[in-house]
Amino acid sequence: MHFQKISTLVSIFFYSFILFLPNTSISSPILPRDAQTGSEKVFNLTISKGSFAPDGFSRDIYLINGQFPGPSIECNKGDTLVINVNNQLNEDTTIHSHGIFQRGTPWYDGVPGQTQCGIPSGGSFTYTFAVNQSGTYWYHSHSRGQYIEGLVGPLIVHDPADPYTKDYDKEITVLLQDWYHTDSPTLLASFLTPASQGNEPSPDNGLINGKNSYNCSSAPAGSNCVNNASLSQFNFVSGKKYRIRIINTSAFSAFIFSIDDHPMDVIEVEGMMTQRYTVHRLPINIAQRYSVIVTADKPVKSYWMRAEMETACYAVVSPSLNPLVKAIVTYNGSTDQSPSSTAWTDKVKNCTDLDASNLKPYNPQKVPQADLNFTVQVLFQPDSNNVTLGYINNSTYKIDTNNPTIMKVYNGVTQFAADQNVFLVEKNSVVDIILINLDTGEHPFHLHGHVFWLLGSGVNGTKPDKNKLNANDPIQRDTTTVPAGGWAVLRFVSDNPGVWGFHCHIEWHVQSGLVSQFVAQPDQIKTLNSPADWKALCPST
Ligand SMILES: *[C@@H]1O[C@H](CO)[C@@H](O)[C@H](O)[C@H]1NC(C)=O
Ligand SMILES: *[C@@H]1O[C@H](CO)[C@@H](O)[C@H](O)[C@H]1NC(C)=O
Ligand SMILES: *[C@@H]1O[C@H](CO)[C@@H](O)[C@H](O)[C@H]1NC(C)=O
Ligand SMILES: *[C@@H]1O[C@H](CO)[C@@H](O)[C@H](O)[C@H]1NC(C)=O
Ligand SMILES: *[C@@H]1O[C@H](CO)[C@@H](O)[C@H](O)[C@H]1NC(C)=O
Ligand SMILES: *[C@@H]1O[C@H](CO)[C@@H](O)[C@H](O)[C@H]1NC(C)=O
Ligand SMILES: *[C@@H]1O[C@H](CO)[C@@H](O)[C@H](O)[C@H]1NC(C)=O
Ligand SMILES: *[C@@H]1O[C@H](CO)[C@@H](O)[C@H](O)[C@H]1NC(C)=O
Ligand SMILES: *[C@@H]1O[C@H](CO)[C@@H](O)[C@H](O)[C@H]1NC(C)=O
Ligand SMILES: *[C@@H]1O[C@H](CO)[C@@H](O)[C@H](O)[C@H]1NC(C)=O
Ligand SMILES: *[C@@H]1O[C@H](CO)[C@@H](O)[C@H](O)[C@H]1NC(C)=O
Ligand SMILES: [Cu+2]
Repeated sequence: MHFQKISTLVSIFFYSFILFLPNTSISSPILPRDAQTGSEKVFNLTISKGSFAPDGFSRDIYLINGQFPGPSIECNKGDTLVINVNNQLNEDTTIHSHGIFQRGTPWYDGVPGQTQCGIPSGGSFTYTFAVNQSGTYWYHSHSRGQYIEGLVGPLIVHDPADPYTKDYDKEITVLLQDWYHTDSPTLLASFLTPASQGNEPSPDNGLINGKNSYNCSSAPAGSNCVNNASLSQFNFVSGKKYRIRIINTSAFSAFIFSIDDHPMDVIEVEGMMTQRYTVHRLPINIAQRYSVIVTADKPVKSYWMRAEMETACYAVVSPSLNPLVKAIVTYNGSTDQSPSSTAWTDKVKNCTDLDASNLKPYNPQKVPQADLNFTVQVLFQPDSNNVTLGYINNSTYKIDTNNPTIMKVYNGVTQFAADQNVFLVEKNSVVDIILINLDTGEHPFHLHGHVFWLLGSGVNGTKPDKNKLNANDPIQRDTTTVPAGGWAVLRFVSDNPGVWGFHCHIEWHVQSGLVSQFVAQPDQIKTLNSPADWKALCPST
């Protein structure tokens, strides 16, 4: 929930002195785009905690193979991904591959309480699944607050038959995220008290590919903080074209992404290829992804890449937050030390998605009629202890860590407790979700295991009108923002037996119960042969 703004944002300040360090790389892509498909791609992820200073401020964060952000997991459409997770933490963890369908492998969706028990401290677990889709995805822990503190990385599925393959020379991944200087358990504990009134903790900074600088004079006394930490740098070569995959892995903050002087052509929305649509400033909400094509046809110098945090949608803004997160794009041969470029000035509507009516699918869509619909109300209100919680149809989700929903299905359970917020879809069907947002804040909702057609959405003061929905050429995605006081109608084909989370992706809201789940074709789930090592994660069931 997002109340009135308590403190206004401080003036945007620039660091005039930038250290040039080696190129930022989210570890190296593993494969050429045209590599052979149909093979098995193995990744080892060792998860630990350690001191790290992404923006110069040192703190304990989650590391994957000693890195932050985690390594880029890449494969081709048609491959099988094998992700070996070795948990070196003192707590459970899980890995969710965001946007991947997990068709036939619902137990590998990585959601504690819904699709698995946690991987215990010191334990290992392997997620093995076929990937029959392509596009820009990410992976992250789905366990309590861990992804806020570093347990994230990109997941990219190349498609040798991608219609735009010939339209660019090179790919660049840009991971955007908000960043906190206080650990999540501390922030969560204070968020879930009456005093917070549901106002989410304000980030202290934002990062592009895990980097930014911070003015340490705002850090608490005694902090280990170094000024002028290096920014991410991206190299352009004159005349080349780049496909930039932008992934918003925020816990809370949305961004407006741009590169000074360089227009961007949107070509992909969460795995769906679109017709080219030129933008200068691209709004991207938590968990959303876009690909854009950018041409390096400007004078040889350096330019700012900007990710502006949309503080207009925060309840509280930390006075020391610099909402303008920057990285540097440098043309090969450029001699300037620091960019002097100026920002695009196009107006972008606050706190909403890129207008979907401007995005057209690359391939025509045949959208089927719906068989079923669920109206889902989103609300925040104080509970009996005066703690503001999230409600789906007036029910706060309570995680059942030791007995996840899919395990219950295997054990013959057909009735689920009210606080499980289960929506049952018995048969193969086409389902509409009519999301009604009664809250004063916007919520980026994510459906696991599927993409949905976005048939329409509206702002405060409007209501969904069956006759005005776009079932003609809507885009498909897996995360969409339902505007404050507004609505959204999503349609998906429920033909993937499993337990699929449907929740707001603001991690603070997940923790305050704004979570539901679709149990799709329980009879079919029971016919799928689940692996023994997966069952063994739940000794008490
Ligand atoms: C993953 O770890 C296994 C066992 O330690 C090792 O044999 C294998 O080479 C590793 N694979 C990769 C891709 O790092
Ligand atoms: C992969 O997806 C395509 C549609 O994109 C579908 O026609 C095909 O049957 C799928 N293959 C498998 C093995 O699921
Ligand atoms: C609930 O908490 C808020 C914020 O602390 C306070 O203003 C309000 O009086 C409390 N209401 C009740 C019923 O305790
Ligand atoms: C850092 O913050 C302090 C205190 O607000 C301010 O005086 C100083 O000018 C800032 N430094 C830079 C480089 O912005
Ligand atoms: C960064 O370095 C420059 C040059 O040394 C200095 O003027 C500036 O104050 C530093 N920024 C901060 C935030 O300390
Ligand atoms: C990332 O998502 C957050 C949360 O919705 C949003 O505030 C931010 O603007 C998004 N970033 C971008 C680049 O859109
Ligand atoms: C949008 O953001 C700008 C800059 O933060 C602010 O001035 C404006 O009032 C905001 N508009 C809305 C509708 O929140
Ligand atoms: C960068 O420029 C140098 C000098 O002009 C040239 O030798 C080099 O090949 C260029 N690098 C790339 C990647 O084009
Ligand atoms: C939802 O389903 C009911 C019952 O099948 C139907 O009467 C109603 O028109 C549907 N509503 C929408 C908005 O599709
Ligand atoms: C949620 O509440 C609305 C309004 O009372 C109701 O129409 C709808 O059926 C409920 N949804 C579910 C999935 O129970
Ligand atoms: C939930 O409760 C609110 C009042 O607290 C009410 O306005 C709303 O209709 C209820 N929704 C459902 C689905 O019961
Ligand atoms: Cu939310």
